[in-house]
Amino acid sequence: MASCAPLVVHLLLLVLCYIYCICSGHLHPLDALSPSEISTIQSIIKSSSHLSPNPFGFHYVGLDEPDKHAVLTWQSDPSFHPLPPRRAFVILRANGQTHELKIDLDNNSIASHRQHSAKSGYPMLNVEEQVAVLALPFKYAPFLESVNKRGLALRDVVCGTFAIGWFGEKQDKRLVKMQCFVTGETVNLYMRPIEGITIVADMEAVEIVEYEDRVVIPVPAAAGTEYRASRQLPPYGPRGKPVVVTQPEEKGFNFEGNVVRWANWNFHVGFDSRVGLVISLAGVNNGKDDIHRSVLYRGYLSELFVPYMDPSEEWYFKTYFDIGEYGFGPYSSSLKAGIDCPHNAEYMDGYYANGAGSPVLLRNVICIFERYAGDISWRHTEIAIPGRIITESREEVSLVVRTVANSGNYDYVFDWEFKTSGSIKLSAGLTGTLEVRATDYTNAQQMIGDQHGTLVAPNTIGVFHDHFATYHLDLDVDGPENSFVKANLRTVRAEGCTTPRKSYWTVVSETAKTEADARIAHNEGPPSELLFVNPGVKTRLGNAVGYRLIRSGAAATALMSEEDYPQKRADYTKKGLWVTPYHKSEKWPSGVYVDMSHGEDNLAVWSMRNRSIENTDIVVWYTIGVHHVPSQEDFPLMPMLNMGFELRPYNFFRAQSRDRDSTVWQTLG
Ligand SMILES: *[C@@H]1O[C@H](CO)[C@@H](O)[C@H](O)[C@H]1NC(C)=O
Ligand SMILES: *[C@@H]1O[C@H](CO)[C@@H](O)[C@H](O)[C@H]1NC(C)=O
Ligand SMILES: [Cu+2]
Repeated sequence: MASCAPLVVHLLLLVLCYIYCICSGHLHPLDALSPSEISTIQSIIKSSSHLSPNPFGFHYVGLDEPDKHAVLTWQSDPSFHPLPPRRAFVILRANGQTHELKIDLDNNSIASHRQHSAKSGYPMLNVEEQVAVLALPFKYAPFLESVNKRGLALRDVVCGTFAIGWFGEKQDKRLVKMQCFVTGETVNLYMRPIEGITIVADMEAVEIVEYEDRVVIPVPAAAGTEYRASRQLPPYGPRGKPVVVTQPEEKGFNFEGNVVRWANWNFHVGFDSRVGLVISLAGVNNGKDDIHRSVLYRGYLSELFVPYMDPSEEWYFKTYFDIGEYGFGPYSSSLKAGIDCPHNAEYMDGYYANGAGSPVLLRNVICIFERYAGDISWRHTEIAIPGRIITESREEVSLVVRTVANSGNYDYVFDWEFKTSGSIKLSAGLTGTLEVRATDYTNAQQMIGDQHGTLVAPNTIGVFHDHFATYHLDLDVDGPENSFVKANLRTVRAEGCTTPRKSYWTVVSETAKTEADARIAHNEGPPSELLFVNPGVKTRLGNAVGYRLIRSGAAATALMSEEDYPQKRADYTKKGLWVTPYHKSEKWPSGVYVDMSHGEDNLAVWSMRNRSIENTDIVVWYTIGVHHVPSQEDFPLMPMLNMGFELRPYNFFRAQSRDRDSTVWQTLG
């Protein structure tokens, strides 16, 4: 009988776990907070006697990531191990202070509560408080006079809030700037800025605290700015015939809760109000024996820094941290079937807590689809065998997870593309409209000495700026203990008389010991391979299993001087790659509180601790970036500009062959 006991216990736990999972409404420890969990959090906080948040005082409500070890233990046998404790992390503004709370969702209680005490920084602006502040100019006499003076109709004026940044001043108020635009004859309001005015509002007092109308500059004309198809006349420009991709059989992927399984891949899809899409526990199965091998514990775009290069009075502060200051969750766009994603896509919804703490549904903000774009995954032609020509090739079919975040004038398209070869390709596409400055110039020849942009239309300057997208990639290649290896390619002189060659190149590998060894600038030093290996897992051939990060052309690094304030706040953008040891609280490279921050809490500061990163759980921070010098083609809308990189297996798959009927890599054993 004794031998049966574990089985009985196992079954009992299975039943208990099943009941528990059903009752608590979630099945996976990394599932995003459900709308009912968000409502529960709202009522726990509202009924707490010692907290009275501002009317729109909820600035972040998200999953407090469970202990990683507990998640991995659970994953090793979900029917046997209990789910880790379910908690939420909440950031509130109350009584002029920022509060951090941990909410225990297993027994609906406040597990911890503390005030944020660091010197600088405020939480993300929420939608509702921005809307409240945006009503102010329309009741503010000096602004009405400014509108009048420019001969504009007030009903055509719309305003936006812009994070104010930090430029060395002492400031104890939470402020934003506002800029206004003219719509009416066109919806392309970003092409029609009202220039010359500075409006500063206090977010807590909800009042305008500073106003200046410095100079009147004509608002650029509406003509030629409209982009809606309904307002355009044929012909619509060059266009081929319609193209449709069909899947004659069923889809090749399926969902188990929020876990997606496709070909040799499986991963969890989550959604967070700060970063939007989160991919977790991505791993591949070894074909025949179906063993799960981990690749990525958690990955997401963690910050998007967009500094503009016009130092003038009304423009100098435009140095946005789109994720840390605004958050991507609320601005995730509903995707249009057949246009934003192909007809064979499946969609997922997202939820976030609004400023009042209530759950808000975002429909179809993530799409997942199999992509066949007519590409080849591998091929070979053999002509050396006399009398025969052998050609083999396979089509490239991959799985894409896509989300689109709208950040004012820009729309960003983020793709995670999983390939059967084991590669993950990450890409960020930039489109939407430029942020333009109105000007008196109507011809580029008049712009002598004005060095801040390109004249893209009459009276319209597309201002120079950068886009730096920083990914947080907690790689777990065959387990959490990994090392970062920089394999440098070195030229060696060929010695002696055994070869007529004078030189060749070889690989000299360095394993990074501490964080100081893993701050790598794009295009610095000799060519190198960036490898993430598991020193404890070797292939049969004796190579450590690994993944390599393949850099792409989008390798811009910040050009602002180091003592410039926005650069201090984003000093991590001076390097393309950082590796840190896993630390639960190090989630966002620009810090937890980015709005008006001084840069005391960011990736570069953490890295200065110079912690050990060898053969331990490490996190890779990789920044792709472009310097954007606008051109006339970016007006009135900007054609998509793509940047990206690839995580590609490196001695990860052991002995292998190509399966005849698929492109899946198979393990022979
Ligand atoms: C809730 O559960 C946690 C453990 O998960 C425990 O530490 C805490 O004391 C409990 N709180 C209440 C109010 O029961
Ligand atoms: C980082 O730590 C290593 C090992 O302790 C040491 O050799 C190195 O000088 C340190 N680097 C910096 C920049 O502190
Ligand atoms: Cu741009």
